[in-house]
Amino acid sequence: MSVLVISPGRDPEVWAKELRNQHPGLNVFVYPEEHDKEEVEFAVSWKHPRGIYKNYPNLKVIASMGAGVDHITSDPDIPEHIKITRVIDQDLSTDMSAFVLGLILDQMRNLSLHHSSKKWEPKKYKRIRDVKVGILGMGVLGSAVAKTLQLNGFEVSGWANSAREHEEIKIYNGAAQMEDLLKESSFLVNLLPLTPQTENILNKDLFQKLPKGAYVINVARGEHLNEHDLLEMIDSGHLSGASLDVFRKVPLPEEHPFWAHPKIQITPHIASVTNPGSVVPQIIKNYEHMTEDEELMNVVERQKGY
Ligand code: NDP
Ligand code: OXD
Repeated sequence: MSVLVISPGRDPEVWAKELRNQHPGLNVFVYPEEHDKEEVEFAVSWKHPRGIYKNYPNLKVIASMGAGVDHITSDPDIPEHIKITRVIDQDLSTDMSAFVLGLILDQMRNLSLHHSSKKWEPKKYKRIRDVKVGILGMGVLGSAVAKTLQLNGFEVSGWANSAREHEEIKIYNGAAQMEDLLKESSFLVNLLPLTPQTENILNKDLFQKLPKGAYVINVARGEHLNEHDLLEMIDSGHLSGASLDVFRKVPLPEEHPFWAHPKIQITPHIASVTNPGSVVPQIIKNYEHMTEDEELMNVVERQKGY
């Protein structure tokens, strides 16, 4: 019985080393090295080559290296009986919360703007009481961000699939209530998973429902965003700008108009980066649960796609 680490572009050797250190005796293959496919029952995965898993007849579990699983669920060749798990990790939540808080403060206080202008030109800034933050996606990360913002004095609301009561943070749900969230959000943070229902959700129709001057932060997936609509809404003056950490095509091509746009801030998918040392224990636990036929943790609902 073996574990396969398959993560082109996400340093598979670091993961393999952590797995071996934390579970001595575990047989770990690192893709694309030569290995016996029949041996593999458990895969630790990030952006695997499409269709590859159908060649593993005894595969039972695919563990995402990150919180998101769209890189797995979007592959139509993964048999239904295979369980998909994801990562839930305090470091991921804390890092995401710090990142979003930092971006909002930077915008409110014009920090990057002053720095890049190299001019002594004091600008009017926003106070915390002037700002309302709307968060699309109130799961593990959205809720963590919301709590951090609330602790720092921000008024925060969220949007999720399911209705919830007695939350400290107002949560809207479903298409019918989205407009209520949007109309009061001077900052909009996207932390939805990528599914057929959420793809292209950040589009002109949505942006128009935000108040004039709203600022958009996309830290979820590039495919959530209609790039053309974003540019149009910033250039028309309806949106004041955007911070984007995720893109349809990565690395973002040099000639992409986002790079040169003065009102778009770009980061290379670093909002919250999985720390292998911190998440390998939960992956090993799931491997052991699999071998002992016990329930797995952090299982993705294949039907829902997250
Ligand atoms: P969760 O699965 O915990 O939460 C997803 C949230 O989205 C839930 O609140 C869910 O609602 C809501 N949701 C899903 N579909 C819909 C829909 N159609 N309409 C309304 N609400 C919906 O995910 P995480 O918080 O762990 O992660 C969110 C995403 O963040 C990941 O999928 C990934 O893409 C991205 N990410 C980005 C990183 C980065 O560095 N940029 C790092 C890590 C993750 P409900 O609660 O009702 O089910
Ligand atoms: C993740 C990510 O999903 O890095 O964890 O985006």
